[in-house]
Amino acid sequence: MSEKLLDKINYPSDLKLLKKNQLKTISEELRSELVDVVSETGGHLGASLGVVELTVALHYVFNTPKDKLVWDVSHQCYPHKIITGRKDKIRTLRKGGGLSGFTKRAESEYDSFGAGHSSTSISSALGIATAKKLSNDNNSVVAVIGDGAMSAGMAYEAMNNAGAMKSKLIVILNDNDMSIARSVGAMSKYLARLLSGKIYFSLREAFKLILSAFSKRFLKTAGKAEDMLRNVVTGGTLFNELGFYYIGPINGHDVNNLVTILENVKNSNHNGPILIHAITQKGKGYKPAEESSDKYHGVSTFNIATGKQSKSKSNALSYTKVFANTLIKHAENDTKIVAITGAMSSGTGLDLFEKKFPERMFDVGIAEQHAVTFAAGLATEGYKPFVAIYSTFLQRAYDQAVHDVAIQSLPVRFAIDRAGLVGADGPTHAGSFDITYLSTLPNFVVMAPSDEAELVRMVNTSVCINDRPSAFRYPRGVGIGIELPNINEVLEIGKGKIVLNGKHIAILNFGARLYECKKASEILKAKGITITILDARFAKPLDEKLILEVASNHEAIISIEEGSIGGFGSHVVQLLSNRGFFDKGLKFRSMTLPDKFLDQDTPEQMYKKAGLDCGSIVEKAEDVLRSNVVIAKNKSKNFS
Ligand SMILES: Cc1ncc(C[n+]2csc(CCOP(=O)(O)OP(=O)(O)O)c2C)c(N)n1
Repeated sequence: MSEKLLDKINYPSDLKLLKKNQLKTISEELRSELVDVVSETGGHLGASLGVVELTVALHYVFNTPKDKLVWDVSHQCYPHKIITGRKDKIRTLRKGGGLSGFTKRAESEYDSFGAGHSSTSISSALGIATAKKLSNDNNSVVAVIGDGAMSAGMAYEAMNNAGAMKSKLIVILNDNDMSIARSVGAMSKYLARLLSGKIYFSLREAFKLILSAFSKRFLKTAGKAEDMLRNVVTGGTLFNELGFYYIGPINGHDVNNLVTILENVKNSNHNGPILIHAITQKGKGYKPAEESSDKYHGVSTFNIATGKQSKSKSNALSYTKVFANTLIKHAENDTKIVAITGAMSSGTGLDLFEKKFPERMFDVGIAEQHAVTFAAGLATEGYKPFVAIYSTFLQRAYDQAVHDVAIQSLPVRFAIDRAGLVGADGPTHAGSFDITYLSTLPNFVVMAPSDEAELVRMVNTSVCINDRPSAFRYPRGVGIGIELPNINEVLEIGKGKIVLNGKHIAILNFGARLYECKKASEILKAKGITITILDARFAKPLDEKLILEVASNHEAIISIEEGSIGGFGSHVVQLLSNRGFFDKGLKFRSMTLPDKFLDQDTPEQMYKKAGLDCGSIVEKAEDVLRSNVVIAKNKSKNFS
C-alpha cells in the first residue's frame, strides 16, 4: 500500500511543505481518517466533515499557533486536532483520560480558546485581536462560526462591537444551512438569499473583490465598479452595514480556492473586520452523514459500511422521551400548553411534540436568553410555556430566569434535561449548577425526579402550577424501566416521601441518585447499619416538616444530589442550623459534585470520581457514624 500524505503530517508546519496541488489529496485522507476515528469513538461527525477543506486551508495559510484560530462551539475541531499534534491520540477522543471533544486551552497551544457552548467565537476572537493590537502584535486572528451559531445574540453583540472598533479580525461564516436540525429564523433565510441563484463567486470574481477592497490604488479607480459587482452578486449585505467587509459566498470545499482567498485576506492591509461567507455541506464526503445530517450531527459508534449507529442496550425509556410523551398527553387536553426549544428539538424530545402540535412548538434558534423571556411573554397571556432546555445551556439565560420570570412570578415551566454529569461531552456540557442557581430564586419551585415515574408526576405537577415558575431537572440517559403513572397523579408542592425506614442514618436524596442510595442501604444493612431514605422531590420549597422529623429521629443526616455545592444540601443545612439541630449534636454530611470541573469519561466513572456512587455513599455513612461530636473538647485547639 502506498504511503499516505497524512502519515507525514503531524503539525501545520508539515502541511506547509505540501504543494498546493496536494491539498485536495490531504483533505480526502483527513476525511476518511475522521470517519474511521469517529466510527470508534462516537462524536460530532457531520460538523467536522464539513470543515475539512477549511481546516486544511486555514492551517496552510495562517501561521498557527501564533496566528490565532477560534472555533465556534468547537464540535467541528476533530480535523484541526489531527493536524495540530494530536493525531496519535485522536482515538482517545471523548474517552476518560483522552482528548476532549472540544477545543481546550490546556490540551494544546493550537486551541486558542475553549468552547462547547455556541456563538462565543467572535467575542473571544475580538478580545484576542484587541489584545494583539494593544501589544503591537501583527498576527492574524480568525474565528470560524456556523450559520446555526449565528442565530445567537452574542454573535451580533460581537459583530456590532468589532465593526465599530474597526478591528483587524477575520470571521469565516461556515454556512451549511444546518444547526443540529435545519437552521431557523430570519437570518438563516437571509443567508439563503445571499446564496440565491446557487452561484458561488468564481475565484476571479472573489479575487476582484479582494483586490478592490485591499489595494488602495485599485480602489481609487475601481471602487465604484467593485460596489456595483458586489451589489449585483449579493444585493449588499447586513454584514457590510455592521462594518464588516463581506466576501462571498464562496465554495468551502474547494481547498485551492480557499487558500487563495485566505492568502489574500491575510496579506491585505484592510483596516477593519472581514467576513468570508463559505458554503459547506454538513457530513460532506460520507454518504450516510450527507443524507441525514441532523442524525449525524452527533453520533454514537457506527458501522462505516452501513452507517448504522450502535444503540443503547436498555429497554427502559429515556428521561427525554418520558418528558416529551407526558407533555404531549397533557397538550392533547390543554390547548394552552406550548413548548419552546433553543435549537435542540431532538435532544429535548420536542421533535415529538412538534409532530403533533406544530403550531404550538417554537424553535427559537440558539437563543436561550430569548427563549426564556419569550416564554415569560407567553405566560403573561395565560399560556403554559414549557422551556425544554439542557441544564448547561440554561446558564445562558440566568438573568432572564431572575428578572423576567421569577420577579414577576410568571408560570414558566423549565424542563431541564441533561442535569448532572453527562459523560463524553465533559465539563462544558455537565448540568452541574441549576439546582444551586434556581433554588436561590424566590418564587421558584425546583423538583428532581428519582426515576422516570416521578418525572411523569413532576410534569403533571408543573402543568398545574399557574402562579409561579417551576422547574424539574432530570438526567441524561434512560430511566430504570418502571411502569409510568397516568397524567392525573400530581405531587403536593414541597412534600417529600420516605422510601425506606432505618435507625442510624437518614439519607436525604434529591434526584436520580436514589437507586445508588438503595444499593448502598443493602451493603450497609449487611454491616449492621440501617438507613432511612427520604426522597426529597423538592429542593424548593423544602419539605421542612419531614426533614425536621427525620433529623429528630436520627443520629446523622446525609444529603445527596447530582449538583454543585450550594444546592439542595446547603438549603437543608441552613434549615437544620437555623433550628438549632447542630447545637444539639446532629451529625451531617453533604454529597454534591466536587468544587472542580470534571473531564469527560463514562457517566459511571464520572459519578465515581465525583464521589456520588454507591461505594462513596457507603463510605460516607461509615465515616459519619465513626465521627464523634468533639467540638467542645477541641475548641481551644481549633478555634483559638
Ligand atoms: C449555547 C448553546 N446552545 C446549544 C448548543 C447545542 N449545539 C451544539 S452545535 C449546535 C448547532 C450549531 O450549528 P452551526 O453553528 O451551524 O454549526 P454546524 O454544526 O452546522 O457546523 C447546537 C445547537 C450549544 N452548543 N450551545
